[in-house]
Amino acid sequence: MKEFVNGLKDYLTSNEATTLFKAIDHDGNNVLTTDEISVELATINCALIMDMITRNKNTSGMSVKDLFNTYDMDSNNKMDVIEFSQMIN
Ligand SMILES: [Ca+2]
Ligand SMILES: [Ca+2]
Repeated sequence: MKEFVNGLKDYLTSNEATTLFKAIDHDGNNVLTTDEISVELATINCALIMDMITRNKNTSGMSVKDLFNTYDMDSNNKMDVIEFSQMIN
């Protein structure tokens, strides 16, 4: 399990934000909504990723919505790939 998490870390830090973004962007419209993120959190992989995001940024205790609002730079309630990259890098 630890190796798996470390692998994920490499994956995230190797600037694969776009790949991850597309995996979460369920309807393929190139923006993420809190609904999409919440749905994908039901899968183990994304839960781990979100856990890493919150841990790396010392934001444990923040809800997905809090995180979303923090990184939704233009406050349009949608997260584009640039905003998403900022969140995971
Ligand atoms: Ca979408
Ligand atoms: Ca936005």
